Amino acid sequence: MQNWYKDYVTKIEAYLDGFFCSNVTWTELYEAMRYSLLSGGKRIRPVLALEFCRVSGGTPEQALPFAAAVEMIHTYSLIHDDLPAMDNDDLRRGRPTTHIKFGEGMAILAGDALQSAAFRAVLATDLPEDIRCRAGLTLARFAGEDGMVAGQVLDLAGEKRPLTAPELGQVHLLKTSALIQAACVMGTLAGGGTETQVIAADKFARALGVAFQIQDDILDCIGEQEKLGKPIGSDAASGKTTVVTLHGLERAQEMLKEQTEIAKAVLAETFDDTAGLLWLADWLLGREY
Ligand code: GRG
Repeated sequence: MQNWYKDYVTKIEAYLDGFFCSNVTWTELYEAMRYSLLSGGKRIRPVLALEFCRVSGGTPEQALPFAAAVEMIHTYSLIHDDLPAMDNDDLRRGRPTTHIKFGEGMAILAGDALQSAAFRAVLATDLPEDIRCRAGLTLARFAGEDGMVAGQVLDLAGEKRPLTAPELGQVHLLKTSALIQAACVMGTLAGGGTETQVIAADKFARALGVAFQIQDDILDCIGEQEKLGKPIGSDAASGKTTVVTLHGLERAQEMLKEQTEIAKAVLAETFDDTAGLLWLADWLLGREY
């Protein structure tokens, strides 16, 4: 991992830590929120937000509230996704999932509170009002009923019947690309990027998100549990349609490379100084966790 990425992660984690300082009234809720929010993870989405802010002309720090907001939404989605009513997973990032540690009720509430806090983070920054407003709308659109949540609805449908290739493509765009799009677009907005740059950030993230999900499907098939921090083979066990079940491992690996190249090509046309983002796209292609 490159040093700039590690520096960004340090900044993001310090910001998240400071956002939820100890609360004497709702101690257990705070503990549950902090347990999941500050338990590691790659922090890809907030890192992308900071780097898109930088390549759009801002300082990475300018995008911290937006980056943190996206990570809060991501964390809430993981907490809820792990619940018995959804994927029913006991392990995430090598630790017991939030509902195992705090109980189902508290896990649901921690997710709910993280979602509200995300919009507080966006609205309470000192960036200009039009940027805050547009960033909030961007986050709502990509996270909500026409974005990530819709992806989860289609994903649940896929537990009852096989999905077609177009349906699976739709799941990837909604469940995975959408939040990555939010991160890249919001980072660009924080940096004062042009409309052309906002559109390019969105296009890059769409393809990168698809690549990211294809690698996720591949890792569920051939990854190592110790590195992933969660059980492997869960897709096959639940009979879920994935890129690997639909197209085979070899084709899935080709598709991963194709989507990564599409993402990288978008950058060259619109941004300067994209070495970090290009490295990141390649790093994700080979990730093992
Ligand atoms: C429950 C509303 C709701 C939505 C759930 C995001 C999601 C939708 C479910 C999580 C499970 C999953 C496989 C989602 C696809 C996106 C993805 C690969 C998430 C894992 O993201 P990473 O690898 O996680 O960035 P870390 O642990 O690094 O933060």
